[in-house]
Amino acid sequence: MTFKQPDLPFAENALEPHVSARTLQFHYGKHHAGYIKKLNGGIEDTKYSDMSLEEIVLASAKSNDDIGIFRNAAQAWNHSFYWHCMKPDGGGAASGDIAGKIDEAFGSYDKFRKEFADAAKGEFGSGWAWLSKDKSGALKITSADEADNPATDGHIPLLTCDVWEHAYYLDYQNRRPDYIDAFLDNLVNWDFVNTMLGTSEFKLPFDH
Ligand code: MN3
Repeated sequence: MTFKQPDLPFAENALEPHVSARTLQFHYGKHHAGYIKKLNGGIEDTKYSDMSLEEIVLASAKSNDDIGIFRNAAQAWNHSFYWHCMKPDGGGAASGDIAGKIDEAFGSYDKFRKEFADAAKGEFGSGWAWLSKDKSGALKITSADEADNPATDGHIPLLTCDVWEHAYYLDYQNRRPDYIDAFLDNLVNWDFVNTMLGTSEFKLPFDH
């Protein structure tokens, strides 16, 4: 199987001024495209060549020998997921079913917002902040280094924020907290988070 990069779910300039077209030209056009290209090269003629992207992420996650495949597969997945976690005029308090789940798990949207922002701001180096649901359906906020994805711990990812420098450096330079605030207050696509909340398997809900 050869993986093809899914289209962005919005125009390249649609998230301005919070994430610029120039950032997306590099982040989507070079970084994300590069992970998929390297993944396709890496899995050729291996046991991974007939697997879905999710199967590759899970099967390579615990294998030291296949760390390169895991990194490219997880980064391919994480970015395809991340684009859908954002939309123009998004962000702010949660809506739909996830709103009640957030109140139940964290006490209020404001408490959730602070915990998620702290996880994203506090991630040392390159990584991701995640909201996911565990096997019992309980919501969890975690941060993860490099390419890691909570699905490797059996969770279903619901929302992610990319905090690798390439996600924000052109727009915010070293001001990662400003990018995270813009993500939470202006970009989060709660409709997509609700779609993920309704799923019971680790799988992107679109062609990928
Ligand atoms: Mn990235």
